[in-house]
Amino acid sequence: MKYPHVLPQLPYSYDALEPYIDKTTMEIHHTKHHQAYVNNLNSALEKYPEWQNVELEEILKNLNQLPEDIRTAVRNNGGGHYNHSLFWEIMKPNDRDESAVELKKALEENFDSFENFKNLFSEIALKHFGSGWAWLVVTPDKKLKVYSLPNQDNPLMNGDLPIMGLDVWEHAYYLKYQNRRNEYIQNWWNVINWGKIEENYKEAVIK
Ligand code: MN3
Repeated sequence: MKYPHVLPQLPYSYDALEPYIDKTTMEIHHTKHHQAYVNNLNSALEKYPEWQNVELEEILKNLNQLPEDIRTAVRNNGGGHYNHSLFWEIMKPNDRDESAVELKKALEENFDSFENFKNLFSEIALKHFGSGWAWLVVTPDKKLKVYSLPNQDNPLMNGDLPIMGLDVWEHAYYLKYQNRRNEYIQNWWNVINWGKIEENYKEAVIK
C-alpha cells in the first residue's frame, strides 16, 4: 500500500457478519473511521514526496526516520489504515471449514492447544485498558506470540509481523455491545477467516 492511499473495498457486504457484528457498526467503522485514517495519512504524506513511494509496511517499521512533524500523524493514521485493512480481510461470514491445518498445528505447538490460544487471545483483548488492538504475531525467530498494543500501534513497529488483529476500540463494538467487550470478543470467533490468517502466517515465516 502506497500513497495516495485509498479505502479498500470490504470483501463482503456490511451486513455479512450479522448477527455477531452489526451492519451499522461495520458501515460506520469502514466509511467513517477507516476513511478518516486514509485521509489523514494522505495529508501527512502530501508534503513529503520522498516518502510517497515507500510501502506503508516499511514506513511503519521505520517511524523514527520520518520527519518529526508528521511522525505522530503517520503512526496513528498509517497504523489505523494498515490495521483496519488487515482486520477486514481476516474476517468472513461463518467460516466453518476446517482449513488452516498448518496454522492450527503451529498454534497448538506454541500455545499447547488451540483452545489455550483462543483463551489467551481473548483474555488479552478483554484486559487491554482503553483503545487498542490484540495481536497474533510472528516474531523474528518465527515464533507465534500474542499481545496487545495501544491506539493504532502495530506489531511492525516492534519488529514483529502481524497476522491477526482484533480491534477493541469502543467504535468497533459499542453500538451493539455497549460496555460488554467480552461478549463482542466471544462472538468475534464466529467470523474469523482462518484461511486468510494461515496465508498471512505462511508469508510471515518465509520473510
Ligand atoms: Mn477501528
